[in-house]
Amino acid sequence: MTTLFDPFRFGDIQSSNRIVMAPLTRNRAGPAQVPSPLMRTYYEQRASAGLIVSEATQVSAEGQGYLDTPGIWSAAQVQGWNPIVKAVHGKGGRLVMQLWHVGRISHTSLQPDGQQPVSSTARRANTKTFTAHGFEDVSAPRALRLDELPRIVHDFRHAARNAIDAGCDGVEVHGANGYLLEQFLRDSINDRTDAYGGSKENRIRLVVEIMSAIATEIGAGRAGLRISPVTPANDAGQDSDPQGLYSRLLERLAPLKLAFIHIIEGATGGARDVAPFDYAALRAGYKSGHAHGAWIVNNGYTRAMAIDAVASGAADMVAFGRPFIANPDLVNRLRLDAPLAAIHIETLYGGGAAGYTDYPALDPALAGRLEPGGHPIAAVDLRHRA
Ligand code: 8OZ
Repeated sequence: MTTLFDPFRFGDIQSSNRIVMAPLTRNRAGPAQVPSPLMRTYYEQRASAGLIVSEATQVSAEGQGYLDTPGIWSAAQVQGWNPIVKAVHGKGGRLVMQLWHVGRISHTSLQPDGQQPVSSTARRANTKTFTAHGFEDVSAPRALRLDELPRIVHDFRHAARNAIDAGCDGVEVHGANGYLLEQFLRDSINDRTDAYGGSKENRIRLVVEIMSAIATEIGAGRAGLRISPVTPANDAGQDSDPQGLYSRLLERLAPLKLAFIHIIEGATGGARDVAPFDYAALRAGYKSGHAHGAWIVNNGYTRAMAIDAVASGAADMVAFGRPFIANPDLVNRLRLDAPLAAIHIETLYGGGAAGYTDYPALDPALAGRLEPGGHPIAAVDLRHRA
C-alpha cells in the first residue's frame, strides 16, 4: 500500500515523500522584489517536504499586487533565488516556483509608474490588498487589449526560464484564488467579447497558451498548474458551470503531460464544501485523456485525511499550507503523529525573523518518546486555524 511517506516520481521531479508545502505569501522580499537572505533560512528549514511550492512570485512588475512579494523577471531576482534553491537541494528537498500575475488584485501604488492594474475586465474587485499604507481597496483595472495577451504569455514563459536558471526543479502556474488567470477562466469575472471571453473554450485559452509555452520552454515534466474551481477568494464569485469549465480546461491540458495538477478543494483556507464540485470526476476525466503526473490535493487536510487520500489513491500527494508555517519539520511530526504548533497571525505577512524563521522543530527529547504510528499525544486538528 502506498503511504504519505513514500517517495514519488512525477514528470522530471523525484520527491522523497508525498507531502507538499503549499505556496504561502509571506511578504519578506527585499528592495526591487529580490528574495532576502532570510528567505533562504525559511525554505531550508522546510526542505524535508517532498516538494516545496514557493510563495507566489510575480512574473512581471505589472503582476505584483501586494507589498514585498518576490519576483522572477529580473537578473537580480534570479540571483536572489539561486542560493535559496541550492539550500533546499542541499537538504535533499525539491522546489518549484509558483508563477503569479495578480491581474486586478492590485493597487496603483504597487504598479510600475502608478499605472492601473490589468485584467480580463475593467470591473473592480470588491476586495482589499496590503500596500505600504496598510490594507487598501484594490484599484480599478483596465481590460487587457487582445494584442497585449501574447506579452502575458511571454512574461510567464520568460519567468519559467528564469526559475530554471535560478536552479528550481520546475514551476507551478498560479491559476487560482481570483488572480489574473482565474479572471479569464470564470464567467463571473470575464466579460470579454473577443477570442478570450464568452465560451468556455475562449476563457480557458490564455491558461492553455501559457502552459503550452512553458512546456515548450522548460519541458512539461517540470511544469504544473494550481487551480481552485470553486473558491470565492478575491471576489472571484462562482462560474456558472465550474465542473464543465475545469473539465474542459484539463481535457485541453492532458496532451501536454504536465508534471502535476494542484487543486484547492473548496474555499481557499476555508470551508471545503463551499460549493458542490466533483473532484474525483475531474481527475477521472483528466486521466482518461492519458494525462500522467501527480494529482496534488490541498485545503484543510488533517493527518488522517492525508494518509487516507494517498492510501486510497484519491491523490498522489497532499499539500499543507499553514501547518508548514509553525512546523518547519511538519513531515517528521506527521510521521510521528506529534503535536503541531499554532501560527501567530500577526507575523504572517511582512516583518523579519519573528514568526518566520524562529518556529522550532520538535524537541528531540519529545520526538524520541514517540513511535511512528503511535498516538501517545493527541495531534492538534490541522483544520484548526488560529
Ligand atoms: C494571502 C495573501 C496574499 C496573497 C493566494 C498568493 O491567495 C496568495 C495570497 C494569499 O494565492
